Amino acid sequence: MQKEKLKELRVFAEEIRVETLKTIGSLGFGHVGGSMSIVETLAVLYGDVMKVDPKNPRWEDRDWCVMSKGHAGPAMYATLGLKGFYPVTDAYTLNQPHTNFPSHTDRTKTPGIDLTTGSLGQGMSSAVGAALGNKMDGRNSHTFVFVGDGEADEGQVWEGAQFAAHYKLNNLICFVDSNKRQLDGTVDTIMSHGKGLGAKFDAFGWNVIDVADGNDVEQIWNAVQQAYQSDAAPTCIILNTVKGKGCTFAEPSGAHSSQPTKEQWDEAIAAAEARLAEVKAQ
Ligand SMILES: Cc1ncc(C[n+]2csc(CCOP(=O)(O)OP(=O)(O)O)c2C)c(N)n1
Repeated sequence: MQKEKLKELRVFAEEIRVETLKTIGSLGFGHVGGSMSIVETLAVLYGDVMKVDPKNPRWEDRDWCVMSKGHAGPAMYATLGLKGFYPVTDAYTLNQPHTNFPSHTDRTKTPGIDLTTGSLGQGMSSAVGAALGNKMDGRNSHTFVFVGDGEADEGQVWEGAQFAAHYKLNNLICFVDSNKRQLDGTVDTIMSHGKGLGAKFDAFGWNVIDVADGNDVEQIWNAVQQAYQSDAAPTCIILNTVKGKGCTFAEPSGAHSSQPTKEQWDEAIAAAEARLAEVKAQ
């Protein structure tokens, strides 16, 4: 990747981080942890690899993105707002009455949200359906889906995985956000994954790519380019991420959801803005 592009994506990731914090901060509480861990991947997708048109969110030849771990909606809203689907500050109505920005993503409310999610596991099946439909229609498009490592406890994830491999959906790329934590503890203590999620997807017939640092835009971008080469299988990209990454109150605790004080919000947003300025100056 060119140096300029790399810097642009790093800046975009930090912008998404700041805006996600402001969005959740407008409500005062929410799913900071699982939103922070995926901002670099969203920056790679919407900052470079995905074909989308903010003026025409339902463009038929677009690439699709499904946030199966739907509680990370605020990170999607920040990304789509920064990309120009709507003014980014619109999302500061998060989860308020009559908002178009519910805490979990909803395709009927927010421009740019391709499928509705929130009940863990279901987004994977819906994404598989989108990929199959686009393939049957002969469209040159990819479907990206985000699955949490806790979400992968859901049997429905594996029904979708089996189906996608059987139908050779090489236009489907699943990011597993392996931040090692779920709602009330670590994945290993709550429900461990045996030989690992990569080994499971491999056993289901998927192409598997492990990204050592899932908060590094260059490694993520390289993994997507590699995934594009898969000629007959869907690809699973395991992102080794940090829950709460870059948020002063969420990263140290790895908390699933947070309700910090006003002072803690101010501190977190100021730190993220300082990091953004630092990356811009590099
Ligand atoms: C079917 C279903 N069961 C339970 C929940 C409640 N829930 C929301 S997030 C979550 C934990 C998910 O963990 P993980 O997928 O690891 O999310 P991340 O750490 O990436 O935020 C749970 C149990 C839900 N949304 N859907």
